[in-house]
Amino acid sequence: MPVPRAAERAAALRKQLDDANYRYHVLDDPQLSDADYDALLRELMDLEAADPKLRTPDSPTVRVGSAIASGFSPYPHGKPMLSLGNAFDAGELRAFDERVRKLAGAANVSYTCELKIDGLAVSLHYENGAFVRGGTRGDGSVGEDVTENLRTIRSIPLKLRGTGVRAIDVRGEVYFRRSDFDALNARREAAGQPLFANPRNTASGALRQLDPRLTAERRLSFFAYAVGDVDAAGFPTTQFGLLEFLHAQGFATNPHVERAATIDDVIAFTERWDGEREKLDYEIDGIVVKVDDLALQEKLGYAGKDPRWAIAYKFRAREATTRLVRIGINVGRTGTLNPYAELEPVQIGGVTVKMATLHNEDHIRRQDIREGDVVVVRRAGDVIPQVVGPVLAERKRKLKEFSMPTHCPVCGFAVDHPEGEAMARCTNATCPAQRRERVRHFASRGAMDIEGVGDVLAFALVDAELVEDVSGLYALTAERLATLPRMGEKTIANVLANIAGSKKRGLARLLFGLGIRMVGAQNAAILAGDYGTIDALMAASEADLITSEGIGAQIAASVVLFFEQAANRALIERLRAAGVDLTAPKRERVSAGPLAGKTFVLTGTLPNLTREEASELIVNAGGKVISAVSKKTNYVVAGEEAGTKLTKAESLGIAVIDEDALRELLSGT
Ligand code: 0OX
Repeated sequence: MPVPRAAERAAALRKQLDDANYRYHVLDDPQLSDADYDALLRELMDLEAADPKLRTPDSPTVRVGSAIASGFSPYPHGKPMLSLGNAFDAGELRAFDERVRKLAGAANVSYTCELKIDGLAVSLHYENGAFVRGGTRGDGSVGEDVTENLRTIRSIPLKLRGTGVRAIDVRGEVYFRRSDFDALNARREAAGQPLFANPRNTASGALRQLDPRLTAERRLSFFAYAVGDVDAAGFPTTQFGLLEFLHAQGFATNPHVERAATIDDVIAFTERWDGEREKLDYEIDGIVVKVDDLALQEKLGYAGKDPRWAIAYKFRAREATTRLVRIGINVGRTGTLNPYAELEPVQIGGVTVKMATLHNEDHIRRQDIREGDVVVVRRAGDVIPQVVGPVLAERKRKLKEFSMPTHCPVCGFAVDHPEGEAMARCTNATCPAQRRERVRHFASRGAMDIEGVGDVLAFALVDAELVEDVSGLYALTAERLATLPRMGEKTIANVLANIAGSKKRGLARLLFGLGIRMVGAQNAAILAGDYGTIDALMAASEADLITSEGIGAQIAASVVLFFEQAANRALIERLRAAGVDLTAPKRERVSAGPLAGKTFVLTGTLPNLTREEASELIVNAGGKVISAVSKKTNYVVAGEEAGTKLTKAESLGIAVIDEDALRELLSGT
């Protein structure tokens, strides 16, 4: 076979690479492996390097990024880039539909429902089939020219596939796939660089890099959904047809678009996707509803910047950005130093968030979170809101790196941070912070469940020195309680009755309530069931303990250490003297019971049971509760606002049950 001349070979390579890109990013049907693609791309780059005359503006080699810019020039839009009015519930969608039908003078109007991609809107200009420039949305009339960065996005065609288009502005969303975002963070972690907090902000930062090679590395994606000025033959007449047209021209369009004949169908679509959005490989923040008929769109026109023919139905937010005012340290019941964030108040999904957890020192360091940063805060379900990470692009001035205090902020004792452990701890066992937290935890719902003794009263009791340790609760009298502010007779009587009632909770809850390191509700229930009395448990050696289901060497050592301390033994004696039940129904060692051998994962909020209560019931029935869903999980018990565990269970085909079904299993029916 004759060796093809360089120009012909380059043209053939370009065609092959362009097709491969199209198959991969637009048709979602790759036929060339990544390695083969890279080899062909390398060959083309070598040819172009040897003879720069071979370069073309639409060569796939431009996607790796070229010249560094010194700034972005303004990008004036022909037709303005519109914004969208919002709807937050079905009622607002119906009101939208009524307005549309009234203005249209029609009994019924059909719509196109599109997923609302959470990215950045851009406009791409094509002339005679070639991509010539593109810009960000900006204020809708003028954005920034980010042409070279847009060229690196492989789902943006460098030339159109169909004929007949003389000029067109294509609008759509630049976004990050979760998988590409995670891969980017994994590379950064390996390189010791701070991790990015969320795909949207990172996509925005990536598109505004002055060095297009950096944009190329980040691997952004694009979905087309609208057009501005168009000069083309055979243009469609509906929004649905427009998406098909764009797809035929070589653009990636979102596959989950649907036509809705009525607003009821629109509402059904929004409800379905609110539940399924976690399954997507990209984030969506709502549904965009558009009048399908383009002529009717034209007729309806705009009200200000918002089209009258479209609306965005917004899902309840899970994330927001706000300023991190201060990093505080709360000392927990086991002496752990728990960093938390004081935030400028921000609304997330209808709740004002002022505080969020920062998890631990490692999280703060890895994400490089600093006081004064604008941070991403996430609130999902009933879990404590958390600071995901800083928005680095917003860090306009030098901020001090965070360092953990070397001394306990409550008692001033030295802090110990053992190698390999997540949490730093106060080394003072009598630290007042531990006392407060221990009393609060002991009384909490999952432990001894003493109604009326919440955070406020627990702290007040310790601070007023009415209670020194948890046994002190049982020595309280009406007279002593009356010395606290806002304690009326009735409240006092209630509190005392509830404290007395808690004596009967049994060993499992007591063990959990004692706050022994690594003994959570589940381990407490296992140990209580296996030993039956606190005396038997206190007499157990590490070797005995590890024979219990799920009790490893570390947990066993922690239990032994706890009961070795004279102060802790004395505490148990005080509880015994107060009449607290230190026994549990003894369980058969070989897990018997209706749930024997079954593994459960809990997710979301159950209507009547706390997580601890549900775990206890399952363990007592011979079942096991683990935290992560895997193929070995038998049931996922899901409540309100269940998260990714539910999605994972569904994808693995694991049975998902609710609280009622769990109760049925427990009763053995
Ligand atoms: C999106 C999205 C955004 C065009 C005319 C009104 C708004 N984020 O996915 N915008 C639009 O439409 C524009 N459609 C979308 N799908």
